[in-house]
Amino acid sequence: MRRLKRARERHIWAARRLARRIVTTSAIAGALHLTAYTGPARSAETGVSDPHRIAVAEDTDRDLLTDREELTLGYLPFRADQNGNEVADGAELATRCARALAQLPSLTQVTDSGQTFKQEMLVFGLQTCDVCGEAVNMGVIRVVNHALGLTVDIPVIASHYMEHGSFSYGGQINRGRVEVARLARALNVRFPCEPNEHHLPLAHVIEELGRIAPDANDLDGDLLADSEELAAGLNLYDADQDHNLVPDGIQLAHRYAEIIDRLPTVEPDEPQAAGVYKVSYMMRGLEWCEICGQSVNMGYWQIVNAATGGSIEIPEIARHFMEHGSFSSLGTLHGGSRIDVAALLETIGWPIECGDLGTAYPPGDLNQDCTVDAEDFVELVNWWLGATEPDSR
Ligand SMILES: [Ca+2]
Ligand SMILES: [Ca+2]
Ligand SMILES: [Ca+2]
Ligand SMILES: [Ca+2]
Ligand SMILES: [Zn+2]
Ligand SMILES: [Zn+2]
Repeated sequence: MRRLKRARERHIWAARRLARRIVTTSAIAGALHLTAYTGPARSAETGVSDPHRIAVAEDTDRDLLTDREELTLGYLPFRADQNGNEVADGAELATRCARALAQLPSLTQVTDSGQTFKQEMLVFGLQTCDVCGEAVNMGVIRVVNHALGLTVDIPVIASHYMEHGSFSYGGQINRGRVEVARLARALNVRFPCEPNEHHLPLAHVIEELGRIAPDANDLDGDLLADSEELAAGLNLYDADQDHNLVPDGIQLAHRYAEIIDRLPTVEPDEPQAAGVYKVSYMMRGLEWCEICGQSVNMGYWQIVNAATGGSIEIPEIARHFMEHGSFSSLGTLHGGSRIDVAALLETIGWPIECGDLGTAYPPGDLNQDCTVDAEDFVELVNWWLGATEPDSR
């Protein structure tokens, strides 16, 4: 089953690669006609799919976050779809914040005093949504983050709009805009990506074993320990070095799981191959993931770099966690462990496809989609307009 799934994934990957190559070829052809290009920027869908998504002023890339909000959040004001999923980033952040708000415990459900909670201060009265006519309470939801000393009030009507992907809201009584950066801070939401239970915190401790990660210091909160970032030559202070709105630790784990999947597989008794390959030490037996309960082979992969002579062992359970974006793993047989990230990177090498963390974009590729084409020209014009209009910032 797993093999079937992998074969399918490999197929999808090959198809994507082919598509990318086709795009590159047509882009070269397109670049010759730059001046004749008059079409609009294909900047994702800019949030028009749901009528709740109200356009905001001073939003250069029209992703439903104002330029100022983007700068405060650490987003890029000239790119509407930084994570490349064809959903405007502001709409995504709004729905993500709405979910975080819905999942927040109330004061009575709080188990430790440092936990962020919400107080639903409902009143006797309803107002209807301008867009869909739904009746919601006229009250507010208060978010209290004691650790940061932050309190943010969100009208219930605003949370209704956030569920639909908009921080701007309009009802019979309340209309306006949520204080985006303040709310995101209070909810501890910086990126639109959904959390996953497999993303074990670096401070995760197992009795007798102690801490899984080499240290629990993670200044930027990207799930790479400071010591790992130093060893790998990454930036301790930047959770998202390639601006794709995915924390770099999660992203690297995903990416290396894909790369390991695609490495040629060699059986232990086969003659040694060249380049980087993986030797299968799968065994007759299973272990289970402590998070999702999935069973995986209890064996491991040995990743070998024939050129450097380096190698590293990756248990199948660890590969399962990497697929879910974590270098830490918890299995019924291997217990808690964490991959030596620097050693993994050294054995396999940095990913070298354009757009990978740590790789450079071609000169002129302003929207960082790995092709230099008419869209970059549009980007340049947008940037120029934004930079020269005295009112915009
Ligand atoms: Ca924007
Ligand atoms: Ca997006
Ligand atoms: Ca870090
Ligand atoms: Ca990233
Ligand atoms: Zn509505
Ligand atoms: Zn799992």
